[in-house]
Amino acid sequence: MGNAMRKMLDKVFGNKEMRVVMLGLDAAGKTTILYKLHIGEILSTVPTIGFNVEKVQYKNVLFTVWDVGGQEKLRPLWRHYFNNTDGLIYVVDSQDRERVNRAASEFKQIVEDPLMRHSAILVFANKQDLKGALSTAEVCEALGLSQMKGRRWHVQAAVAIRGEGLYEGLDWLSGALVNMQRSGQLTSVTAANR
Ligand code: G3D
Ligand code: MG
Repeated sequence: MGNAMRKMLDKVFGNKEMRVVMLGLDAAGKTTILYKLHIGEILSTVPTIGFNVEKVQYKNVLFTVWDVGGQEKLRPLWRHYFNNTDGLIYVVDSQDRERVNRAASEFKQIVEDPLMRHSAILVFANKQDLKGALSTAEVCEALGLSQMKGRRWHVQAAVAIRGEGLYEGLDWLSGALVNMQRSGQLTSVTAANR
């Protein structure tokens, strides 16, 4: 799995400099995903009070991960990491029906941030192995993705603990970024190369 994933990442991300931010409520499955990718050592830091950030650098791709939905006053600090984000990965615990609205309102605020306006959006509808999990269509509906204008987004069913769906999701993300660059849409990759 580790080798296969690395080969895939090499193929899909190539040599491009890329910044990917992975967010979601606590317990959505973000850290599990990072581990399952087997792409390197996860560095965990607390740059400011109560705000834990995990980072993995794999070749030219930097993944930055943290929990959203905490204290309101921490929110402005996130924006430091939003800058130059090419890909946003938003992880949803599909079985957590009680908090899906919370996940959706956090999501909305993140994607509407001006610093995120160029990023492609991959949503992992995680924990599909659990009984009563929302389907990808239901997650899509809950997050209001269809109403979003001018954005590239995709909802991928996933079972992070088994690594299922991770390849497919990242494959979509890298393809979306390549297409955006080819069609002249600005991502931070193209912006940096100008
Ligand atoms: P977070 O980093 O987003 O906060 P974690 O979430 O990766 O720490 O995952 C939270 C819990 O959900 C973990 O369980 C983890 O094993 C579990 N989990 C993650 N992905 C899946 C999945 O696809 N299916 C199931 N059934 N569980 C999943 P623990 O018990 O270790 O807290
Ligand atoms: Mg975590």
